[in-house]
Amino acid sequence: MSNSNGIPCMWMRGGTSKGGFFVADDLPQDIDARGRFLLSIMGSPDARQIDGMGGADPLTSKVAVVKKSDRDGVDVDYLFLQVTVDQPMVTDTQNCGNMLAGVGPFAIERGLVKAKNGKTPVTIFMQNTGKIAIATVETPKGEVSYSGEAKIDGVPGTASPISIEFSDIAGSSCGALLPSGNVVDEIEGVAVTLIDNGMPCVVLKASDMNISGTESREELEANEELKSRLEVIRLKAGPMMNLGDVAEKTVPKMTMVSAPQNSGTISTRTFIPHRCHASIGVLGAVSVATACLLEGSTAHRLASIKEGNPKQLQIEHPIGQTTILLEIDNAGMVAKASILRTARKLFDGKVYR
Ligand code: NQM
Repeated sequence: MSNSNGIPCMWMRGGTSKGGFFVADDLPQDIDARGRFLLSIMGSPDARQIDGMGGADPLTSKVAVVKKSDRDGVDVDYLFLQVTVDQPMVTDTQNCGNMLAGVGPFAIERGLVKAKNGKTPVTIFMQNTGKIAIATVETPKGEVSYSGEAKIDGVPGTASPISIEFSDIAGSSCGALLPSGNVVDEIEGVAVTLIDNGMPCVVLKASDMNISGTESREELEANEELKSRLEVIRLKAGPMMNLGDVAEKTVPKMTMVSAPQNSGTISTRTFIPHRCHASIGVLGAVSVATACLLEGSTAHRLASIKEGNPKQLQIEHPIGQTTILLEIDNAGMVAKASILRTARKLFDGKVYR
């Protein structure tokens, strides 16, 4: 691999995130060398990422590494890498359900999956958590279609729908849906629900953190006292969630919940973990939605939950809502989660170190 010739790369928006998509074989195989390469192309560590492709925001400093899978019944393996904006850190300790939306179209475009005429289901093994997702991509005449009528909050305009279904994602990073064994724990005098239904999250009441839970992202990012209290709680939550020392990890996410403001299920503000999310992550939203259903959780009494199965939960966030469908089994457990996303191919070419 010659760096001077650049590396094939597609830049895509996946849901409400954006980043570089690579075929695994095109990247350096040594993990340290791969990390150095990705830091360099993103322009990290630099708060403005001025010398790279990153957008100076954790939501636009992301990488998807995709390869054909040799697992039975699986089309492709997807490894998500978060490139920290202002530190020399590339981590695989979290998954990303937004970048996941680009994996199906990318795999088809790169010939890793053969498109059908109409819709193409792509079965994806998520290497970060060892779990499976099935993304259904619109492929009229056997080609990926990006334009369409689907709308997701946080993205202007409309695009082709990509539905993503997850089964069996409880405990994906923490080993159990409720890794501490409790629906509620107390950390630093604050009631918390420690939950992992696809993404490790600490769910706590906004009112316990002295905020209303309806503030803007900017307002919350300027609240130094809130940020340092959240970090103290997060560092204590890490070992309780079987994540060990999380000082250098991007999990768990910190979601502060309050009563819904716009006829949704619950209102959220999420730190991921040091910047406030512009909206909410996909799997973060699945975990918070699941917490809403658990009697006794920090979210349950604030949540407005409608009858029906699958349950439709509208997770309100700073710029709209994310709708999560949860299918409940006979034992009352969440058996399946699904979500609608869209993706866009922005650029295809080579990226240079
Ligand atoms: O929770 C951001 C995002 C995410 C993660 C983050 C995600 C998810 O919005 O599935 O997608 O929480 O770091 O892309």
